[in-house]
Order: sequence, then C-alpha cells, then structure tokens
Amino acid sequence: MNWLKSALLMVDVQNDFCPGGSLAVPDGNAVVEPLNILSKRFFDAGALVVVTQDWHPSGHSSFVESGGIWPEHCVQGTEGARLYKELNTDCVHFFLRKGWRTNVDSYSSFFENDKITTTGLEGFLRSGTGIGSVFVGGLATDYCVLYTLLDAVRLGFKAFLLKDAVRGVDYPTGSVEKALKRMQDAGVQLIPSGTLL
Ligand code: VGL
Ligand code: ZN
Repeated sequence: MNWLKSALLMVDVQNDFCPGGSLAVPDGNAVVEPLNILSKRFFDAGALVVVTQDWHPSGHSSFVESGGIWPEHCVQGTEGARLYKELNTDCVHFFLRKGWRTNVDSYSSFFENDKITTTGLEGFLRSGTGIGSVFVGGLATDYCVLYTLLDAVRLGFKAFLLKDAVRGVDYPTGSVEKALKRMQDAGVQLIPSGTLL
C-alpha cells in the first residue's frame, strides 16, 4: 500500500441521508465511526482525504416536485445539507460540493450525470504526488458511492469499496445488491476498512 498515492473519499455523509433526514438511508450514520478512524489513519500516513456533499439548489431537477424521483434533500445552506455533526473533518484536505446545477444531477463525485462536466476531483487527485488508488465510503452505496467508484475505475484509478463504511438506500428494492455486483464486475475491490489499519 503506497499511502502517498492513496485517497480516501467520504461521500455525502449529510444530515438528510442520516436517520431523521428527508432521504434517510437506513443506519446511515453507522458509516461515521469507521470513517472517523480511517480519515485520521489516511491523514497521518500522508494520504489525501476528500469529503463530498450533495448540494442542490431548491427546485432541483432530481426532486419529485420538479419531475425527479427523490424527495427534496440537501438543499444548499439548509441543516439537511450540512455534514453529519459527528463526522470528524479535521483530517480533510479537500471539500467538494456537487449537484449544484439545477438541471443536471451528479451522483458521481467525478462527473455530473451528463458524463462530461467534471467536478474537479480528478484534477485534484492527479495533482501533487498523483493518486493511484481511491478508497470510498459514505452514502449511498447504490447511488453516489456506486457512480463514484465506476468513474474511478473508468479514469484508471485502483478503486476500493469500504464495505463496512457504506450504507445504501435500496430504492428500488434490490438496488444495493445490484450495485455491489456492478462494482465487482467493473473491477472495484470490496474490502473491510480494518485491512487498512
Ligand atoms: C444520493 C440520491 C440522490 C446519494 C444523492 O448521495 O447517494 N442519492 N442524491
Ligand atoms: Zn441528490
């Protein structure tokens, strides 16, 4: 493991995706404990740590009221869009907000759903020492975590899903299982976070 060429991505650990939020992921806050341990581990070892936030304008095209499939969530500047308070961000190098264009969603942390518009994350990872491996935890397994990892593989990174540090919405039912299979088929390695400690 070359820590200097590794990055930890902590995806969308926000109030709206945690218990009590408007798009709550079952047991969503369970990702916080392993991520807090990992972010310190990565930081201390000289690796990079990235946090992402879903960051939608009100009336975003993904919301039911606008013809999308999701309840209103992670609206810019609201309590629901804030990072879950127990997530420790002391070790974070790079904060990334995505999904802020009204008419295009951004499940992936690398590209908006048009597959063309970049979020800037790839450029950040390729700067400096040049990251080769990306380790992903957070929410939700079957959406933002899935598309982030598929893009990571497509961009040529070694890509790892931290099994105990993700939770899924599982909407529609079965989508978590499908996502895990898609990731494995694409070459994502599924690992327990304990193997990095
Ligand atoms: C997400 C649904 C809608 C996610 C974001 O972070 O996985 N899911 N917006
Ligand atoms: Zn969203």
